[in-house]
Formats: sequence, C-alpha cells, structure tokens
Amino acid sequence: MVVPIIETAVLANKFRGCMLGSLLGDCLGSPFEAESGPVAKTILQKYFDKMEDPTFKSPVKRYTDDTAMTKSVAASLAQHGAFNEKDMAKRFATEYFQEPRRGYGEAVTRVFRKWRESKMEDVWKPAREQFDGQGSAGNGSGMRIAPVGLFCYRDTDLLVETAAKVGKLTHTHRLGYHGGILQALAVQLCVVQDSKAVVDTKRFCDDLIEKMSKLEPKDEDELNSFEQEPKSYQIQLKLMQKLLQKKDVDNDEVVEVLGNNVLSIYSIPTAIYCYLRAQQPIEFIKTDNIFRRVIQYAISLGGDTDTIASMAGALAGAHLGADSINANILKHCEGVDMAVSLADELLDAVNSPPA
Ligand code: F2R
Ligand code: MG
Ligand code: MG
Repeated sequence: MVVPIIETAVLANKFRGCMLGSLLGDCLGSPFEAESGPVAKTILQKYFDKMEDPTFKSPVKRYTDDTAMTKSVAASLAQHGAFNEKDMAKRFATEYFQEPRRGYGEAVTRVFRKWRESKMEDVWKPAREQFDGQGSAGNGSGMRIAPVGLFCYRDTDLLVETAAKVGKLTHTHRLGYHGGILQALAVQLCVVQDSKAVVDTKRFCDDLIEKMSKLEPKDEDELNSFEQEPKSYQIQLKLMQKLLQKKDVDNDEVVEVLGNNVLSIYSIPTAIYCYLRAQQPIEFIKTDNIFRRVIQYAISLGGDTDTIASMAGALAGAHLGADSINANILKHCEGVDMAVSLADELLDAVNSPPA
C-alpha cells in the first residue's frame, strides 16, 4: 500500500479520533451489552439525542475491559517505541488486578492470574493453554488493537507482525489473533483515508480480503479444521460486501449473516460492516453526523454492543477525526482526557522512532 503523506495536524486529529471513538463506543455501548435481542431503535435514538443535549446531566458512563486493555497497548507502544511483550503483559495484569470489575471475559482472567503466579516467566505460555490448548477465539484481540493500527499505519508488515504478537499474549486461536490483525488493518485504512472523501466500501473490503488471503490457510480442510468455528475472515468480508450492495438490510439479517457475539469471527467483521454501512444514511437513525451514526448503528445490532461499537468507533474516528465528535457526548464518558493524551503520545512515538 502506498501511504500518502498526511499533514501533522490532520494526523493528530485522526489519532485522537480513533482513541476517542474506541472509548466512546465502549462507554456508550456497555449499558446494552449482552441484552437479549436487538436494542430498541427509538430508545437508542433518544439516548443519543439526550447525550448531545448540552443541558442533559447524567452520571458519567464508565469504560470497560475494552478500554482498560486499549490503554495498556497504547501506553506500552508509546513508551517503548516498539512492541515489548513483558511490559504489555504487565500492564494488562496490573490494570486487571487494580480494577477487576471492568467486565473482563471469563477466560482471559486466567491468563492474568497465571502471569502473576509465574512472575511472568513465560508470557506466551498461559494463552496457549486456554480452552484445552485451542486458545481463545474471543474478540479481546480486536477490542484493544486500535493503537497498533495507528502506531504502524505506515508499515503493513510491521502492523501485521505487531498485531499478531499483541493478540497472542492472550488469544492464540487463529480466529482470535487474526481478528485483531483484521481490525488493525482496517484502522490503518481509515487513517490513510481522506476524511472529506466518500469511502469506496467495495475497495475497502477488497483491500482487507487481499491482505487476509496472505495470512489465512489456503487449504479448505485446514480452514475447516476447528470444530466449532470453521469460517475465515475472507468469507465474512465477502458476505459483508454482498450485504453492502443490498438495499434495506434489516438488523436481524446483519446479525444472522455476520453475528454479534463475543467471538472475533462474529464481531470484528460486524464492526467493520457497521462503519462502512453507516457512511450512508440509515432510516431509523436521525442524525447527519457520520461518527454518531456508526456508533448508534453498531449498538442497535445488540449482542456484544460495547465491543462492536468500540471497534466501529475506532474506525470512524480514525477516518473522520476527533473534530467530527460532538463535544457534549464526550462529557458523558469516563477517560476522555486519558484517550487524548495516549493518542498524542502515540503520535510522538510514530514521529520520533527509537534510534
Ligand atoms: N465479558 C464481557 N461481557 C460479559 C458481561 C459483562 C457485564 N456487562 C458485566 O460487567 O458483568 N465482555 C468482555 O469480554 C469480551 C472480550 O473477551 P476476551 O478478552 O476475548 O476474553 P475470553 O475470555 O478469552 O473470551 C471471551 C469468551 O469467548 C468464548 N470463547 C473464546 N474462545 C473460545 C474457544 N476456543 N472455544 C469456545 N469458546 C470460546 C468464551 O465464552 C469466552 O468466555 C468483550 O465483549 C468484552 O467487552
Ligand atoms: Mg467490555
Ligand atoms: Mg463486550
């Protein structure tokens, strides 16, 4: 991919947009996480209208594990100027033991405990032992990966390598860490996308399909070798392209085709779809603000709402920049200053790599 030269101010706006998008999706989506069935569209419309109303007051919406882990990835990359497995693992564990009630996945906390018990002797081992040696295929790999897409936006090979390592610290199932790579690649595409230009959704998907084809097994048998989840990201991306071409796709169909649960394969392509679909008006979402539309649409699908909205929000923010976010919404979310600082620190690290 030929990376265009992006003005520093534009890039800073995109980095902040991405980190804020990830945070806002998490904070605004978490009250609806795991609700059975899709979220009522009228309730959601009122929820967002109120958040945008400058006179509306409500307790600050707390972020969850998605942001706690994103924070660690960003801080570690910014401080070391490169991936450092022990430092990142330590940050994940420290965050968890300080605030265990941020809604972490059930299995991933075993990794944190094993790191602590073994004093980080082998940081890779606990993840390999998850799910009887299968490894986790949860979307924890994708929910925290946005900083890698930012940090490596100029170098696709480094991005793939770094996202794989960040993922494999906790998620060694192919569909787990490949999902993280896919989301990081999508963030990269959004960073280099002109914020004023209309997104070519077909090209966006084709680009991701081509990159994933270099990583995913070629052999059908190997693709189907996992007992439970035989799909590939290339298949999901092709299904997404079909959905994007169709008129009047309702939420049930999106969930049926792409999924909305905690597994990477059934949520990371869904988040990318939400970002792409919401570039155009959506009948039940009354707003002209594309950033809001992406997050509101992602939450409307139900299921793993904090994580799908967080990943979709990271893409929207990386594309449109922090300027596109309504300042009143920001006031309702915990961690806004932290997200902005981390975005700035990441950009400094990108601009001044270690000698
Ligand atoms: N945990 C949650 N939500 C639960 C409800 C939270 C509630 N609001 C509260 O506060 O109490 N959300 C968070 O978890 C997801 C990310 O999870 P992660 O980091 O991937 O963790 P884990 O434990 O590795 O995987 C999650 C689940 O996926 C299934 N799974 C994974 N690999 C599997 C495999 N190989 N075979 C079968 N199942 C597998 C398991 O059910 C895991 O528990 C995000 O939604 C985040 O927001
Ligand atoms: Mg969460
Ligand atoms: Mg979640």
